[in-house]
Amino acid sequence: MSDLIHYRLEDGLALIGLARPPVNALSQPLRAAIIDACERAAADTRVQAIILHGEHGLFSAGADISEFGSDASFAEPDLPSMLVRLTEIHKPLVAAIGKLALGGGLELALACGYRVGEPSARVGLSEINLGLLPGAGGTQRLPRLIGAESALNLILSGAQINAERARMLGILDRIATSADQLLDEARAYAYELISCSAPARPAEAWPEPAEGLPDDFLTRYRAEHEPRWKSRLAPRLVLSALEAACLLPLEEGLARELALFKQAEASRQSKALRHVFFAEREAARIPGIEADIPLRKVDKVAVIGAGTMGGGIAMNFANAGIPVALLELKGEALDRGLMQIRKHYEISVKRGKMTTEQLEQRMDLLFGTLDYADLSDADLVIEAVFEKLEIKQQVFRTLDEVCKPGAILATNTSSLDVDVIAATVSRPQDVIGLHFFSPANVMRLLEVVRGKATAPDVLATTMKIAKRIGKLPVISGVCFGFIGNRMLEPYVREAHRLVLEGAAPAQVDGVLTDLDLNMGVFSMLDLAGIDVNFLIRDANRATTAHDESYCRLGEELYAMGRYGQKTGRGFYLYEGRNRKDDHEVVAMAERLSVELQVPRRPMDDQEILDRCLFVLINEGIQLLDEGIALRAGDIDLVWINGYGFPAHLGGPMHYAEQLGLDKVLAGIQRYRHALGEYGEMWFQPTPLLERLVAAGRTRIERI
Ligand code: 3H9
Repeated sequence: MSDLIHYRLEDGLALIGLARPPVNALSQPLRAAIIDACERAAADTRVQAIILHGEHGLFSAGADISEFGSDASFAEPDLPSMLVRLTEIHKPLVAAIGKLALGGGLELALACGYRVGEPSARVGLSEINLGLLPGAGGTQRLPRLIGAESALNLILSGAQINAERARMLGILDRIATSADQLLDEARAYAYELISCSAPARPAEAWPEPAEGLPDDFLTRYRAEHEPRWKSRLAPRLVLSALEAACLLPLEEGLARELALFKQAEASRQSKALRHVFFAEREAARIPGIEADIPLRKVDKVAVIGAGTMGGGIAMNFANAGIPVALLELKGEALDRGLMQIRKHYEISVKRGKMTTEQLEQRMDLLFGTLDYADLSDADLVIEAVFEKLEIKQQVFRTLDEVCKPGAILATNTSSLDVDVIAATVSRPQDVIGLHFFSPANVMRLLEVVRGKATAPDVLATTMKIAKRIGKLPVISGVCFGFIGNRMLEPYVREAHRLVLEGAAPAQVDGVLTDLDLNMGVFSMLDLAGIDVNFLIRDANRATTAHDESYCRLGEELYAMGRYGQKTGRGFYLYEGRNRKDDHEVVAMAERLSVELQVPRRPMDDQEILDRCLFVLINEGIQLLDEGIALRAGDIDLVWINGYGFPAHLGGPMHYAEQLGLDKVLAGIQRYRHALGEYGEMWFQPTPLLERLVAAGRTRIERI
């Protein structure tokens, strides 16, 4: 028997333990081993019931994602037919779910007649996050178990639910008293089933999954939810599969589900989302640093600055149960900061996301102080003060005096040079950049900026703690803007220039949102604040030798006090949350075009899209070449999680690979020639792109 399975025969029971660490992904060899073991148990007259469990606790995280898009994904025994076969075994099968049953893992459990989970188990059909739908019976068996509406909500959310919720919905029959007891209680359950001659599968709870729902339920559901799906394919396929579950007998429904699954698997969107899945795992690996490097201990954190950013950062640690000292210079500012944090938590309580008790527990972890001496025992200190070099340097000098040896000293700068800040302390090896995105308690992305002197264990410890507080850490080298904002610069420039050439801000934004970006450039600037953009640009002016006339429009709006949403006027007019086009802005653009001698013409949507994206892609490839970004996938993660680039396009680097690198290069060269002096200056293909195309490469990597 395969070493992927542990098979034990115990007093009328066959225990089949799945043993493919770390997550029992259902690869072809594991599928073969499971079906062999189940057939053996089915044929053995001594076996009266079968228990399937994770040999090392965790049940299964589903189909092996690395098989998708290759022959292996449906190599025999394929998961759907294997699960049909399990349902035909004439003995009760009990799934003992430890830790997780996701996707195909839950489908495996659904093919068993009975399910028991440990108290902290989580289950879900997470395929939608990969641009897929459950393809091994999930869309057919789950509605028959818990009803069409609950099944649809679970499948479309891709969420993991806890054991208690799963029991209430009817997914779990029982919850074991503890994880340690899971297997014993699964055995006891199996003996009960044997003693009462229970059928191999109980009768379906919802033989008519749509029973009780209005006839037009699915049509109405689609109309209500479709706008949020934008151009995503998978939710639409889920709905078709659910329709089949409601209308067709099981066998036909399963066939329909399989066809829909294969359509999703072959789609570009799923390919992109699978790329994102693996890019997220890859981002945690630091080339040149062993995975088992000893880490520094981080039990106490301090945040300097109780403003919006500092407060948000502190909340992340309190949420993870880590005590945080929050330092301010004045009592009033400190009180205001702490009050703001409490308000955020109160909103969560009102929304039912947290109890009052949890709120108080978190507030208890936050300790306000006006005295730097209180930071002497902090293991990690994060500075989140005003974005001005001299101020930050002063803070670091003080930290150098008060912090204990080995404390990690982090700056939350978004644009300053981490190496210059590090140079102000006697221990630059302990300094690192942590660029949180706003709102810091919500946004998942964290750019971890590795300075020239940053010690390997400081970097590794920081990556680990970032995961502990639920962030997606991506490593960046030091440069102006790091990965995200450095790429934002040419993208914003191009949008401004297009407006000077004749596009309206709403046309540029419309083209970008049609691509499913969360927001267009001008809406984004209005939200972030035209003043903020101006001040950063202004502070950096001395270091950029470029002609910046392209952003004159933004500068004039700044001078007029039109800072965006917060002043009700920016590139657009705002009435509450409603945005309106402003013909005054168009008139300003027309005047500036004449002044700057930029010829105006009607702009074609395709040109807008090409130009905004080509400069973005070009800059990303340049960052990779410079070693600022370690991998193309890291760049994709930054833009998806920090700048609203649609995950189902895989990020700007993956998108470029899908377009074809040769086409991207040809496009950049085309605009270089078509746009005169401006094109000569700004549409210069980055050498790495040229090298990749010359070498016939289709993937973006350093060569
Ligand atoms: C499906 O089931 C389709 C079916 O309906 C139909 C089929 C016909 N496959 O994330 P981690 C690896 S679609 C392959 O770092 P965590 C992962 O790459 C599938 N590999 O740990 C990593 O490898 P490495 C539906 C997988 O504790 C290692 O395991 N299932 C898979 O933070 C540890 O992972 C899902 O969508 C997989 N399915 O999180 C679940 N899962 O060490 C996807 C994990 O080499 N998985 N790996 O980098 C997850 O959500 C998280 O990985 C999980 C663990 C929560 C399980």
